[in-house]
Amino acid sequence: ELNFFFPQEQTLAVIKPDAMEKHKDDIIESVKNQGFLITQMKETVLSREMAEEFYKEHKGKPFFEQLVDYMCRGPCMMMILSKENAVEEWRNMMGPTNPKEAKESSPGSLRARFAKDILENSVHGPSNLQHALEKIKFVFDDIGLGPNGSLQGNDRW
Ligand code: RTP
Ligand code: MG
Repeated sequence: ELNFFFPQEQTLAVIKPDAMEKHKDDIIESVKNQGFLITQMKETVLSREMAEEFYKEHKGKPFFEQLVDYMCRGPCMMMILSKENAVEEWRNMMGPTNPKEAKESSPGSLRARFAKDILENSVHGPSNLQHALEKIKFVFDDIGLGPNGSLQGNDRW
């Protein structure tokens, strides 16, 4: 039972197009230094439709169209992170949405270090475990996820 080897929580981490240009390596290094295991990683250019679906919770908000334009304008790095309490820890590591706030409240966070503004803020992380599992499934749809999000039998494992 593969679950035995991967007992830890999983979340999706995305390096957004703005940060791919200059900060990809620094972000990946920080993620590893924080003790996350990167169990899958792929570079993807989202289509418009995928970006809309990815952020469907924000449909109708004033920034939605800009957000979709931004997310599909270049490659993103998609990563599955594994660690105890991964969802919350990754959110903490990212810092607040707005880098102005991040610089004040959590200067070591990725958004304090790398985000340009409240829209182009370098990284994404799902805010709860259910969203994390949905988004992993959406982005890595060729990997089967078990009921508790454990990775199931797959040739690559
Ligand atoms: P994310 O989902 O990307 O991890 O970011 P988040 O939870 O911190 O923030 P959320 O409210 O979910 O917003 C999703 C993304 O939309 C863009 N945004 N722009 N211009 C604005 O006021 C605004 N507000 C949000 C950001 O790219 C944000 O990360
Ligand atoms: Mg969010």
